[in-house]
Amino acid sequence: MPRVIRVGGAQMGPLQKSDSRKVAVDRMIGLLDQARARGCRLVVFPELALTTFFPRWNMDDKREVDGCFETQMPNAATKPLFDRAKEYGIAFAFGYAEIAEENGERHHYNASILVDEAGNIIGKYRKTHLPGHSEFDPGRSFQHLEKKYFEVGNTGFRVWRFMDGIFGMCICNDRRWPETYRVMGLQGVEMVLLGFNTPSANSQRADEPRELRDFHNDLCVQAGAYQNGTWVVAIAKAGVEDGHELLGGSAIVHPSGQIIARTQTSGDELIVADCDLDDCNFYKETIFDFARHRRPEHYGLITGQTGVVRPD
Ligand code: CDT
Repeated sequence: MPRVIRVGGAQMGPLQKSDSRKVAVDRMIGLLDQARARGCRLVVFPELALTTFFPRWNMDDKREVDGCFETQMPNAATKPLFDRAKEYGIAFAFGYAEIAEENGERHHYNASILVDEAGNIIGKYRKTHLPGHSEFDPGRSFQHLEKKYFEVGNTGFRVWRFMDGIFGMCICNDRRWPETYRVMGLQGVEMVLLGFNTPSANSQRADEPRELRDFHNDLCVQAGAYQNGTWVVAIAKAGVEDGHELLGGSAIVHPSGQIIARTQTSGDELIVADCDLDDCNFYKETIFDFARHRRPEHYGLITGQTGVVRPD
């Protein structure tokens, strides 16, 4: 039995700081409507889909910061999205800023969830590789304060059996780290769902060409797909948010590493691909048959040490 899933990559255009959750959710529902018309069974939305990419703002007022987060999911603002998806029988994934109550304490995470066709949240991932910095940095042309607003996620890279396949999630900067894909690869992942918000300029290197940033985006997701024999669905929030441009270039990547669907705009745009999960098998059973070819006895440094230790 072929395991083909028609997947929609729902790139979102910019959200301004002044935009309400309703603005975001209405646009997500618009994309979901398109996905239904095109026969999608699973739709992937970006990282922090409900707000502007707020880590570019240096905020000290706790209430202002917490106003960017969700304390419940679904909540009043997102329920219409859950309801519409359930009505259509479409599964979906999206990212948001989460306040979680754990052991009587409030924790702030950059999270994403996987929701099945019946509207149940079946998976949650909290971002591991938080980029940027934790305090205002006057040396940058704009801020990237993820380390100020979020704690390192405590979920690790899990996978979920779902729709006759094995699915995983990661978020934005995670896609640049080979460990992200390999940990999921070792659990047999067949499709990685990921959202991103990537500035089109480097705040610490003004002359870095936009083409290079696009190239690095593709390089990471294509290598992650190929080296683990998995589909990767990498979906952006794009366009100019409050004067700051984000990359588009959302893509659906085949286990061969080839991009088979790609957005053309920096606005709300749906890309669609029929993804056969069995296309993973050839790679997993030949060049990347981990059981036959991996040599973990030589990989100890990867988990035993964090930074570089050079020889004397
Ligand atoms: N959202 C996110 O993780 N963005 C990062 C920007 C890194 S530059 C500080 C990314 O890897 O695309």
